Amino acid sequence: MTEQSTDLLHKELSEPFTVAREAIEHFDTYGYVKLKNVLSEALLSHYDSLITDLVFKLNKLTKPMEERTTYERAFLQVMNLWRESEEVKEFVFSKRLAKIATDLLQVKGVRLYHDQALYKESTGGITPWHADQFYWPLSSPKTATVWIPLQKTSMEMGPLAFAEKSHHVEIGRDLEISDESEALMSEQLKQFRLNEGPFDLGEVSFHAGWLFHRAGANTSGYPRKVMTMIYMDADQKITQPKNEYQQADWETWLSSRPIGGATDGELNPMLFSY
Ligand SMILES: O=C(O)CCC(=O)C(=O)O
Repeated sequence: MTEQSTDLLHKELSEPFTVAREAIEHFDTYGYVKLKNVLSEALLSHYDSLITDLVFKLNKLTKPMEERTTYERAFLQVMNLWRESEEVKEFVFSKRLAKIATDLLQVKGVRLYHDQALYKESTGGITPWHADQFYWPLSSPKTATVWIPLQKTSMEMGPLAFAEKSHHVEIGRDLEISDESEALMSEQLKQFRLNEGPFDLGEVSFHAGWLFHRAGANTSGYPRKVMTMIYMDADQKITQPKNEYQQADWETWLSSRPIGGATDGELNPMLFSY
């Protein structure tokens, strides 16, 4: 890659994306939004190879599919890649993406909670219904995850699916990702409309921390490669962990910073602010 083309990618990562009023309203009302043409093919292809190399270098889940739990069959999960590579850090710290999160959450700025690559292998299973904020010891629902497929994602690959408006109701908020969450929430979520469409190349989604989402199994024969970043309102406070997962998250992603205090440790950089 020439210096000139690297410069172009850096420019794209920082260039503002105009978030339409309808997109903000959609996120507010339905708890997610899908946006097309956010990232170019050239940019996705460049970071795909860097992220994929890191996933295979750092992945520790090597047991055969038939010996795995439902969670383990869902994807290879590698977190905080920004700490492993200066180049991947440029992607994770993208101002273009962090500004979209800031606009959708209607806040003054956002910090990074953590990033994670989620690779659904070519024979990977379903991602059960769940809401992410069950795992996070954070004071407000002002959180959003950007889900970035690194390839065009057909229905056979298991694109992310959303139960529209499910972030407005307090059901299933004590469920970890499991067969139980899939069974219980498949029943409960019948009252909500689902958005389960494919993703074009360059299309990304943002979903709120309390929105229920899932993904189908990958039956395509190809890996479904996805990079995600979790953003939080820069004014979030840390709350007392309510379960063992929140305790682990507090220690791992929030550096065990004081309960009741700001999420401003060195692992949680400010990625965009007005
Ligand atoms: O990629 C998946 O299958 C699930 C993604 C997810 O649950 C998330 O990004 O919050």
